[in-house]
Amino acid sequence: MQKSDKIFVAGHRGLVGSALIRKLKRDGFTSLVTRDRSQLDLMSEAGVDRLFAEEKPAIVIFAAARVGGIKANNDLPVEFLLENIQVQNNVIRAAHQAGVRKLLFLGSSCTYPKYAPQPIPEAALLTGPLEPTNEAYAIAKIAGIKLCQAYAREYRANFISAMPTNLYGPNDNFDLLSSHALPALLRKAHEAKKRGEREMLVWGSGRPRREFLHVDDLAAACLFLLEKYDSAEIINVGCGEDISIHELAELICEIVGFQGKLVWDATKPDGTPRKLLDVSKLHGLGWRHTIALREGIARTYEWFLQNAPQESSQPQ
Ligand code: GFB
Repeated sequence: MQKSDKIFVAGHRGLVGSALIRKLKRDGFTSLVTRDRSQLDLMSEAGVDRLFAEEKPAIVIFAAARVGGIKANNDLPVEFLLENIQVQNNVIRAAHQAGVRKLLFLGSSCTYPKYAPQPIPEAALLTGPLEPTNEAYAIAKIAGIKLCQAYAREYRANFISAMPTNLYGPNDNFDLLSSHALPALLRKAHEAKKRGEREMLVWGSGRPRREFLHVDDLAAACLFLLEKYDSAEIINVGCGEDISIHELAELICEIVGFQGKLVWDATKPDGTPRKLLDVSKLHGLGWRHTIALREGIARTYEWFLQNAPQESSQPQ
């Protein structure tokens, strides 16, 4: 890639897109194309076509998605399925039509079967039933991967797909009902400490295990793959280590300084029992993460304190 290459980051305001912009700027890329939601609705096929005709980007990074934690995924399957498929179809099709040189599609570790072998190899895709709480999102992401692979096979397009594990970092969603576990627990611990509470409510049993990658590491991996990876075969992006939700909650409480007791809400779903990616393919290419979980959470907590949303009055 040349530093002057025109790069369109779809979804640049989100957790992943904003990390990509930070990284691209830091690395000296000078021609970044972005559009706010007010300027372009990616659901509009004509609007997306217009953007590609006007800007003619050389590279596209697809980080635009309707995302959410276990509850949002479970409650809104129509929105997760429809919006994600429509937006990714618009962008991937228009990218091909406009002659984009390379496209990176971001999938998700939830595309793998609920009971995939652990750590999960790329070959596990489509080998078994999905986790019901995020089936809609996973099906949409699988459709995106398959569309990129179809463009690669039929038109020799250099459209690649990376499968990130659970992500966290600055610009995450800290809304207690729709967020993922890590930002929700950070906020809950912070608010419980501030209010001098003795207990903090955590969803589920605490037994599920998840792998967490700081989004700045993901952004670095994306640039690495854009430079070095030209295969339509999917590639996992993770840190190679997982932790139980119980351990995560304890670690977050320690970092935030909340010393109360954890109380488990068994009415909330656990989701997939374990989600740890096999990252040997990525390691084999020479990329490794650099931000340890404790350090990443501490940095995210700092960001949260600077940018804290209003105190929560929502049910937990
Ligand atoms: O991060 P999370 O919402 O999503 O939940 P998934 C992970 C685990 O943390 C579940 C528990 O077992 C939750 O029950 N948990 C504990 C909490 N306390 C909380 C809390 O306060 N909030 C939340 N949200 N969880 C998502 C998928 O699955 O992972 C998406 O639904 C996407 O599609 C994303 O793939 C990466 O890891 O279970």
